[in-house]
Amino acid sequence: MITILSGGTGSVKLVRGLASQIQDLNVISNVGDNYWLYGMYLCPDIDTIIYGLADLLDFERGWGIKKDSFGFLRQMEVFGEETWFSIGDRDAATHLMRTNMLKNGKNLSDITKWMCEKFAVEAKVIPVTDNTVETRISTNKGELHLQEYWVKYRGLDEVLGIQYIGADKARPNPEAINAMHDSKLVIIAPGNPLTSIGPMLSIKGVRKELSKIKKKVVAVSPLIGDKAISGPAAKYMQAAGIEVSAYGVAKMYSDVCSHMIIDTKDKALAKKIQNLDTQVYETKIKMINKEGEKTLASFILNQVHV
Ligand code: FO1
Repeated sequence: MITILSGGTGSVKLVRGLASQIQDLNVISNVGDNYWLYGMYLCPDIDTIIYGLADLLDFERGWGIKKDSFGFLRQMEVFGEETWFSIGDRDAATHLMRTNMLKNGKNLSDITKWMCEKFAVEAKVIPVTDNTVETRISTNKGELHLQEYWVKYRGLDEVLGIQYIGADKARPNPEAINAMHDSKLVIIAPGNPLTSIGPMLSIKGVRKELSKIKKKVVAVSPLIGDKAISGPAAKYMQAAGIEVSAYGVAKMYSDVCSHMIIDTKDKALAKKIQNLDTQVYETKIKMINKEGEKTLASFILNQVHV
């Protein structure tokens, strides 16, 4: 059994690579970017993983369902609603079903299980918590929800701080804790360390469990040089005063992992990372197609000995 802690767009390729090779895969998903819109509860990272595994994800955008139509959104525009968040028609059905099930008293874990069944996804997708943890970005405009900062205002404002609201009270999902405990290898996906992985690690019980089992935890760097492979990780790291490099990421994770995969282009950082008591593996970490997803997944499964 293998477990991966995953965000959305930056993580899903590795999740797919692993799923193509192992049967017993648990994917613990971030919930920090979940968002209420038009009375619907959106869980972008959970949906990205499910769509990715169901081969429905629009890989060019990195979110939503490929070839989806946008009639619902156009009609919301006619009604005078803001339409900065592009919800496709089929995607809207996912949000609507989830919201109705929440209103009928189901929790996010059970709803996610049901979704996986409906999309014929065999991996177990486990929300890191059933409680609310919300990633908020402090800017000169005030404190914004991550989706407002990144999508509505296009990530242009200076980042003054990042908060995980609710993390102090959130209970880790017992299924997530058991999955990590029982797995022979736990992988931290190459997601954004502050907005995809950070919200999960901000839940005390999750960080505590990972630090207990850190000998079998491997992280994959989301950066090559000082650039994120995708998304705004570099901007958030800089704002948080963290060195924008694979070393900076290794330092953030040094209490929860003891193995790290970095890109061959970053081999000069290996010694510094090893000094954090972290074993370093170098390979090409950018996954440009399905072959690339499989290659990185096999590298991890075959080369990382815990
Ligand atoms: N990201 C965008 O940049 N623009 C969008 O309009 C947008 C819509 C969207 C709809 C459903 C969904 O699941 C994700 C969506 N995303 C969109 C991605 C999302 O904002 C973030 O990239 C993730 O939350 C970060 O993992």
